[in-house]
Amino acid sequence: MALVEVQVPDIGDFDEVTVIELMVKVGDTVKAEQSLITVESDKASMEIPSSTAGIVKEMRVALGDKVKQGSIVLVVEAAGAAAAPAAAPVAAAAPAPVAAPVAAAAPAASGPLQVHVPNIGDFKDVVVIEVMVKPGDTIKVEQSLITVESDKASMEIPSSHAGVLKELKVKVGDTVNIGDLLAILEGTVAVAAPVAAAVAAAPAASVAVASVPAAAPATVAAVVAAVTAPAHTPGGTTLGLPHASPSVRKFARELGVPLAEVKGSGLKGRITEADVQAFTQAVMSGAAQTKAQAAKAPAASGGGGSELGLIPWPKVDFAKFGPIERKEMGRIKKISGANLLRNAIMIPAVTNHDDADITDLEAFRVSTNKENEKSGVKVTMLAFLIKACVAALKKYPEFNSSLDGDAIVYKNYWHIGFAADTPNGLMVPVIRDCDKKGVLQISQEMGELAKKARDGKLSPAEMSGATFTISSLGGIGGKYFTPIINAPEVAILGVCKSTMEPVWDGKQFVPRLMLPLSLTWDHRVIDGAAAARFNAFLGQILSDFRRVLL
Ligand code: CAO
Repeated sequence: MALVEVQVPDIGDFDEVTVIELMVKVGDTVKAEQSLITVESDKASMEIPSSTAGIVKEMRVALGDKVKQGSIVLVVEAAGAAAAPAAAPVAAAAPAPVAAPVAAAAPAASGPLQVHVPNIGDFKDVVVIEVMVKPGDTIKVEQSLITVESDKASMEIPSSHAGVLKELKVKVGDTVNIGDLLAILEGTVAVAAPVAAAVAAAPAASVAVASVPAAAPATVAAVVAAVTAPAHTPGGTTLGLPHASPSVRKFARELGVPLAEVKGSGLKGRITEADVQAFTQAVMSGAAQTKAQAAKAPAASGGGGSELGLIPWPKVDFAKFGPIERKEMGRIKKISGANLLRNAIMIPAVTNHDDADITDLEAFRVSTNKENEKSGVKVTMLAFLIKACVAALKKYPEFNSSLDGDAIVYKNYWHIGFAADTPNGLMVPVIRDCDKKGVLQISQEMGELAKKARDGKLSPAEMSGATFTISSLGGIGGKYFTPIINAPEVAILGVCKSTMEPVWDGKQFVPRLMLPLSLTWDHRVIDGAAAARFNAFLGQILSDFRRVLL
């Protein structure tokens, strides 16, 4: 096997950048395009991917090193054919320099000041994923107000003015575009040159960067804040925010980790993804508590067990009883494990089991697939189930809701997640707007998403926003199981393998193909009668699919 030197690809106009994070070590197996290191200039940070799959034999850079295009990052013993060189896509996505410091052209102004979304390049309809300020806050010029996210990038939107925040015009979940009004400030303040102008000076590519490598269409997943402009302040926080890149902040947000409580191990205190993972593990194992947990914990918990008052996890030296092999869990397993544990503990969940007669539906599916043989799209039972569930969710909307404090949020969209078994662990891709799609389209999207999941290429956007999830073990076997609700959803349907069974039709036993259904629901929102009705309705639809039209 050949030794390959992996180099820093074309990183645009950046001359020398500093290595701020090492994401792999000698002995690690890396995939082509897996991020190896994070580098940072004073305007942006970006992850440098591997051009080759293989085993890391030698690291040629250390934290704090300065590197530039062509610098050797590490040496890999290549596992097979090298990936296409990274340079081309990187060049396309490479940030261009942000315009001259915003404050330089600052005139003065007073009275109400409007802050608009600046030029964010080619991005349209970006979603507000974080609001960093609140009315009454004193805002500095260029202070980040919100974080927005498209399917390719996350970026912080800075304030073009300084002053006291009087009114925020957006909230989390809103969609915004260039020029939209974000906030109204008040005060006699120095005003920056419009940020829009500053940003406009940088081509769209300066923000066309992916926040999560797995989702990155470009080879380099450059995270960050070229738009936000302020250079990173090593060792401190950026404008009061913990010192971490947007991708790390987003990762922490997804896990519900309070970033301000995470200690950064990166260069000069920078918080890395590994720090967030370690924090999550420490909290989940009871070795640490978040401030919020500590505030809520009963005084009598004594600190030895968890706040649930459980006895400690048994510590056993397994090697005493026989040979063992210890393997660290992969990242996805760790993250999904933490989520599953929270959902299993925090949701008062109940499971109703039922059977649906799918004899006619399966015959229809088989004949449809025969007719469509040439189209290449295989219609799956799961696609019919998704359609049937949408009908049931519309009839029983509490199953398509979420809890928000004391309120129930009913969603008027039907995005269905489906559990996919992958070599890396369980993933839940989401098919959007299933009410508007036919079974063929759902089957096709499901096939594509399942493949992406198995290849580890699902983007966070493709795994978010589900209103209800289906977990099908139908292709594998079993009769019933108790799926765990995927919070903040309030219900999940588990499906097992259909079998031919004798069913009494009033006069005789007839052979019918029966599909076992297991519906788990959150008892805070749903009650047993509703769950029984939901399953019964689902059964009716599956036994006569024409009902889906009613
Ligand atoms: N009863 C009987 N047979 C079924 C069935 C059911 N309920 N569902 C699927 N099958 C059959 C299919 O018809 C197919 O048979 P053919 O190849 O002869 O046509 C075979 O099983 C394989 O189906 P599949 O698994 O490829 O397709 P799917 O649409 O059923 O599932 C996917 C797709 C992605 C959900 C599946 O591959 C998967 O990952 N399942 C596991 C999900 C999981 O792990 N859930 C547990 C979560 S809790 O840990």
